[in-house]
Formats: sequence, structure tokens, C-alpha cells
Amino acid sequence: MRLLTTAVFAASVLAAPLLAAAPAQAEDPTYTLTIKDHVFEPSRVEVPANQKVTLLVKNLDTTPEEFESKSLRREKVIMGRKELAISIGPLKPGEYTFMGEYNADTAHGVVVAK
Ligand SMILES: [Cu+2]
Repeated sequence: MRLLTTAVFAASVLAAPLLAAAPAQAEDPTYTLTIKDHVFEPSRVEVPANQKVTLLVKNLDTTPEEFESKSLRREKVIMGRKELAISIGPLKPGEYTFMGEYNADTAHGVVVAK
């Protein structure tokens, strides 16, 4: 029970900055990606350049995946059957590759900013 209380407390503390960031993020255009069988769908995501956008990554697999992109400077773990909003940009026009680091053979994609 004590562990549970601690976990709930920790979760609420961790959630606080996310809630604070929510209003600004809600205004950003959101693009949804899924991970299924360790493949991103879609694998090519076109987004507007020069403005912040949100990638909503839904992991339909039961295993965790790590969304990793050096060019986007993001490295985020999405647990199995969970989703995560990842804020990116503003991006200059161009192509920004990403991958699922836990399944680098199959999980690849690119964000194209126009
Ligand atoms: Cu990594």
C-alpha cells in the first residue's frame, strides 16, 4: 500500500509539467503515428516548416519502443500499448529521419518539413 501511494504521488508530480505544457501543445498541429509489428505507420510524415508540431506516437505493440532521432534531437521511450506526444520544431525545410532504436532493422521513418 505504501508503495502504491508513493507511486501515485510520483506520477502526479511527474504529470504536473506535462499539464502545464498542455495549452501551448494543444494549439500545435498534431500528426499521429502508430507502431505496429515494430514498423512506423506512416513512415513518412509531412509537417509544416517553421512551426512547432506534435507527433502523437501510438505504440500498438506490447513491447516498448524508443523513438529516436538525432536530427530532431529527440529520444523518447513509448511503453507497450501506450502513446506519447512528442513536440518537435520549429523545423527548417528538409528531411529528418527517425527510428525505433529497439527495433532498428524494421522501425524507420522520416519527417519532411515543407
Ligand atoms: Cu536511444
